[in-house]
Amino acid sequence: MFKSSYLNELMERVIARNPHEPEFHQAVREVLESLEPVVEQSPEYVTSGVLERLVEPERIIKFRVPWTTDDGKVVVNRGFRIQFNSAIGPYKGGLRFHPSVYEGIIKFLGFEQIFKNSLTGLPIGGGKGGSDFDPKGKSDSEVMRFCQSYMTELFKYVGADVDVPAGDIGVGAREIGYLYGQYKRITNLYEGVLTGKGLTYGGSLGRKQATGYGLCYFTQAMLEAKGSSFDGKTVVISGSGNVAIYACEKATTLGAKVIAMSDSNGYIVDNNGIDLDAIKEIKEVKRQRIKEYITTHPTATYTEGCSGIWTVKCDIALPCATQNEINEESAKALVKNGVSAVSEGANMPSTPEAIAVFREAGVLFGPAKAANAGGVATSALEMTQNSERLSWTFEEVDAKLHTIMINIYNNASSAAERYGMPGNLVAGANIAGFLKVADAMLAQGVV
Ligand code: NDP
Ligand code: 2IT
Repeated sequence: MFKSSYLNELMERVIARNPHEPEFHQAVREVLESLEPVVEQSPEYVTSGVLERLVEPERIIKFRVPWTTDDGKVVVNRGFRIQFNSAIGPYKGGLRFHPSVYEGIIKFLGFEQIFKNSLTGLPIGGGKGGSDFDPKGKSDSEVMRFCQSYMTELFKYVGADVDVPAGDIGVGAREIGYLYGQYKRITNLYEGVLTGKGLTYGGSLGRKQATGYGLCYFTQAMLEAKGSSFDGKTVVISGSGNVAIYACEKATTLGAKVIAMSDSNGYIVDNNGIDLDAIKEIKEVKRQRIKEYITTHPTATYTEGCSGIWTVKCDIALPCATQNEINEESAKALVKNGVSAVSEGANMPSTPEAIAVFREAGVLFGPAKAANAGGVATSALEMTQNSERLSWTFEEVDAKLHTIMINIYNNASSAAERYGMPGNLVAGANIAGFLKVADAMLAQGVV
């Protein structure tokens, strides 16, 4: 329940208009809660309908994706692209290929992306897409045929100045390559329509590392503000995909010891510190399961099931797998074991109940929109390099990413203070992200 009857009615309308989409409701509710003091002080956001317009996507594209398996069977998946908000730039956001994808997941991710992209300080609007296709266990040719079919429909709606997709769960360098090849073939355009591209055809150095590195830069800024750092800390990271791997790499460089990682089947604990080369070989090269790790690291342990990872004692937890992976019970286990900071690499990995547990326990909490914005920020840097037809060095990109993450921390932190909620980075990130988009919407009239 909100104090404001206007916000209560708006939330009810969102639920009624988007039934059976709990993840989207969760994402909207959290943002509206943060905005309560803002709309109190600035009623023009209500009278101009900015909030009503923000919670309704500008465009939803939904399409059939037929493709053929290696043994000749026809399979039909569903494709989505939600172009949520273009007030401050072309739609920008990843594509997720995972069997759990449906319209509500893409809507929640697209909605979050609006505020995240605004926080980067770069001119990018919010969008997201994907499919219920599962790349796991498929051959490269099957993945290629799927991607070609997906792009054969999507190309009508995207473009370097229109909408620029990228990776997310299940979409990495391989998928981006196939999608790009098909876009170029159909349109005859060599343009930056996707980010996360390979380095030989317009990709940016540092994009692969950006979300994980950025997460650590953000977390470092949050720790430093409390006189702490990664140095000497133990870290638990869920997931073992793109975000998790490069969060592990940077946390280790900053002096921490990462002792646990996971995939959707289970988790490994290695008290000697995770051997990241072994993880990269298993996940990036061989596309195997994380339990393979213990065959070459006999002192490490493997446990089936994902949620148990949050019972591993650590100083810092970095959830980098998926939404709602930390519930109230997991949050309590982390707090009981003395966690001092939780910072979100995944999108919305903590349930509202979990966030409340962290807040009550005084745990430093870095919300996803702010903490994982380094990936999309570096995608925007890739777009800039594509536009100017130049490539920057890794060091240039990494330095810009570092500065962006520190700015995001400072902006979220000062917005929280300005609205009377010092230290509440959830509220601060939502407010700071909102204000820029809302002011652009006000200036552009009712569109
Ligand atoms: P990847 O596909 O590279 O890796 C995903 C990892 O999370 C895998 O280890 C996967 O395990 C695990 N995982 C996925 N779904 C589930 C699930 N339902 N339950 C348990 N584990 C699961 O994806 P990314 O690393 O790119 O994305 C991870 C998270 O980070 C997502 O929330 C994404 O939205 C977010 N993110 C990604 C960005 C990027 O630049 N890539 C930017 C900002 C946020 P398994 O292999 O077993 O499926
Ligand atoms: O959630 C995200 O920010 C991403 N998956 C990255 C999006 C992008 O356009 O790089």
